[in-house]
Amino acid sequence: MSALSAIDRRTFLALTGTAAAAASAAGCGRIRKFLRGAPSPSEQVAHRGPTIDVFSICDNCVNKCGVIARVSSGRLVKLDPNPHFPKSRSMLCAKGNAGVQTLYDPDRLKHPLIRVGERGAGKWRKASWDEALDLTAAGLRAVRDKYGPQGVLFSSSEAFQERFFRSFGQAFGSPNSVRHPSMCLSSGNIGFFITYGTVPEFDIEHSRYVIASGANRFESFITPDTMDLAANVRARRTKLVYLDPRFTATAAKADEWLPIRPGTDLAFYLALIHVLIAEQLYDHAFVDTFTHGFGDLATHIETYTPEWAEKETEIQAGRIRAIAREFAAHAPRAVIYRGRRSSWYTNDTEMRQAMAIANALVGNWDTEGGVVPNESIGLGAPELPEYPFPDVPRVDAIGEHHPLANVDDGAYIELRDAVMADTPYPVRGWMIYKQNPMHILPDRRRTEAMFRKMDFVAVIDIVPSDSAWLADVILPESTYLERNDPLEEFNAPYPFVGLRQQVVPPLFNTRPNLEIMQGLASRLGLSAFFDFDINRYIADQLAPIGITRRELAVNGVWTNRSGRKYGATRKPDYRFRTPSGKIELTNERLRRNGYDPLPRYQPPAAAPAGMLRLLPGKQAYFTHAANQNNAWLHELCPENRVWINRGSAAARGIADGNLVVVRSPIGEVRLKAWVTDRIRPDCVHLPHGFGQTSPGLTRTAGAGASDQDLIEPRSDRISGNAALHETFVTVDNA
Ligand SMILES: Nc1nc2c(c(=O)[nH]1)N[C@H]1C(S)=C(S)[C@@H](COP(=O)(O)OP(=O)(O)OC[C@H]3O[C@@H](n4cnc5c(=O)[nH]c(N)nc54)[C@H](O)[C@@H]3O)O[C@H]1N2
Ligand SMILES: Nc1nc2c(c(=O)[nH]1)N[C@H]1C(S)=C(S)[C@@H](COP(=O)(O)OP(=O)(O)OC[C@H]3O[C@@H](n4cnc5c(=O)[nH]c(N)nc54)[C@H](O)[C@@H]3O)O[C@H]1N2
Ligand code: SF4
Ligand SMILES: [Mo]
Repeated sequence: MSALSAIDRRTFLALTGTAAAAASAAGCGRIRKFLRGAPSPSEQVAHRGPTIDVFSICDNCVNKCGVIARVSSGRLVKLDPNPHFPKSRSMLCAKGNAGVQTLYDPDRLKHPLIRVGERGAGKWRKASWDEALDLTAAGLRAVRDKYGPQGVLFSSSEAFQERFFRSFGQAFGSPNSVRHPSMCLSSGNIGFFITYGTVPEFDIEHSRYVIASGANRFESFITPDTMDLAANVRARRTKLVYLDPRFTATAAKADEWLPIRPGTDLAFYLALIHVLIAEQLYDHAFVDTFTHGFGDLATHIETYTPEWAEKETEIQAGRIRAIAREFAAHAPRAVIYRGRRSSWYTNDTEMRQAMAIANALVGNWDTEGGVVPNESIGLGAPELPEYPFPDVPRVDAIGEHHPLANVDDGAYIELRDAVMADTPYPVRGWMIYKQNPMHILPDRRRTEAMFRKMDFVAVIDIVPSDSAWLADVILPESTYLERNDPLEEFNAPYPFVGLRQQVVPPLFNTRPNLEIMQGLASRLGLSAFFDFDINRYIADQLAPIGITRRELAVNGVWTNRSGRKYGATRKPDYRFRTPSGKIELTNERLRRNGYDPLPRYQPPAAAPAGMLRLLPGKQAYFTHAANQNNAWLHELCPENRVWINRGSAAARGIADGNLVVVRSPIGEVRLKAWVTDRIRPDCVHLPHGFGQTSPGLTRTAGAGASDQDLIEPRSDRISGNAALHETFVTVDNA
């Protein structure tokens, strides 16, 4: 593919004849029965008489959208969006609707399980909670006695009850926690934080010009951005410029799709900055008053011309110039949208820093339609004793290797290496909450080896995931529809408080995480850290804002606001939380920590002959590897296929639907090919989350293939975030 110009979407669709292909069905196995007249999910459940409506919050992905649960005779019959919920309003995606099947899934974990055979052999016995908690407490105690509290690793992903898991780990005294950000968004957070002293939001609702790199908002949902962008693009209020080597659903809706050469977005943004400065398109008054280091940036950027960037990105220099001019012309109602998952390449923090700098130059900070600071309402919390301070360093030495990273989140890939090498000390216990390490991390064999190295593993989940399958004890949590959770404070589009409340009582012998933690704490002498129940916790949260839970339950939302507020930080004497007190175009935090203060381009690794770059990504119907087994979602898309460009496929004799073998330096998988023009010829795309193996997941076990069998474990230099796009593969007929 030589210097590709921007391709207008209609021209592209006409050229390739794919206009009829439903964007969201891309790469799925068979055409969906659902579209061929099978009853829709809402028709499958009978509404018997009037329903009781319970306002609550979806938990099928990170977004936590508002729902109204319709309950009839004690049975959940339907989930609808809660229009009062500012973050999601009248939107509930396919996964959110399919939450009914999360509750009624026969594959759910129904009671505690204790392993009886070899680890991973799948021989379990049903246990009482007392037995399971006794065994878990004994397992943790044994590791602590032998290796110290640092011998236990606490790993978890975001959830309203994750706080109780984390405080249990802290009370236990281990410095070793690891969370999903280092497999997800930490480099993006750092790139913006070091520039602004805060991790901002994007006012997509009021933006009239949006540039997005691989932020696949119309398949990988982030509310309210997905809805605001969709509404604005549909109404032709906003121009969307989308960069992605792949023609995603977002590319299909964009005004301009730029099929950028993978790994070169930094060159695009450096050239964009070059044009803003060379053509004097930046906001001079804003730069003078609010930023630091413009002079060094201007010198640094001189050689990064659009002509130079064209060779790297394969986007024509003229297009880069035009986009820079349009971006500046629409400012301040124009944003370079950072996206969420920034676990891409080994230079990701610098790439996101360049995005942050380009935004700052056009003065879109803290204005309508621009990049806006986060705000909070400030909920209360019960007073707790102080946690013991661990007197040993973390096993991943994150403070030394990645001084700008968030210590508690850890650096997962490097942490796994340290655990495997027993350096600087052994870690032999592993507590896992709402996380699926077998699918979160590249190189499943190595993750499985880490499980097998452990003396003791406990997993808290709602289904028998591939990770739960490797545990010694599985502690089943009640699903989000069966629990009362702590209140959550949201900050987009403006600060509000949301309530997740029980919709139906637990169907099986499961417990909310707080009670699981309390059960363990009482066995390990740590009860002082959990001296409350959920009702008391919520009451303490509500105390500072002076409303009652009953008032909050009326529509599940509380806020004292009706819209975003702008400009509080646009005061000349405002000090940003950066070393200079200004927005840093030349970065002093980076300099102080021994890094280059300005983003410097390094080209991506060249593909070895005959190899293609592997790009992972998400599908609209699924969250990570969490719900491919959901009955309704499984029916929509029963397996994944590897996307390969028509020309690349022809060169290898691969026809659409052929079984192919995809090989990388660390492994190989077999699955069907989807031959398409919707991806560049130099890369392939494997939708994430399939290739699950747990026999307990009866629908999805064995379907499709996992990208984690192929991706080489690499990390971003500055943040320690995973670099999931640095692997090359071969594809051949099987
Ligand atoms: N190759 C590749 N790797 C990736 C990604 C990729 O695209 N490709 N994406 C990355 C990203 S962006 C992220 S955020 C991570 C996500 O990776 P994870 O954090 O592991 O994924 P989640 O979907 O949040 O949740 C995982 C587990 O939570 C369980 N669960 C769901 N609800 C509940 C509940 O109420 N209680 C409990 N206890 N458990 C529950 C699910 O059954 C599932 O086993 O993966 C990262 N890894
Ligand atoms: N339906 C659904 N929605 C979700 C999730 C989910 O699992 N399912 N997960 C949630 C979570 S935790 C997250 S972090 C977000 C993630 O949402 P996104 O940040 O949008 O992440 P991905 O879906 O992984 O998509 C990454 C995109 O980057 C493209 N890409 C790859 N390499 C390059 C490159 O070099 N340059 C450019 N410009 N593009 C590239 C890929 O083709 C892919 O389309 O989604 C959230 N929303
Ligand atoms: S985006 Fe979908 S799955 Fe995620 S919280 Fe919202 S409704 Fe639930
Ligand atoms: Mo994520």
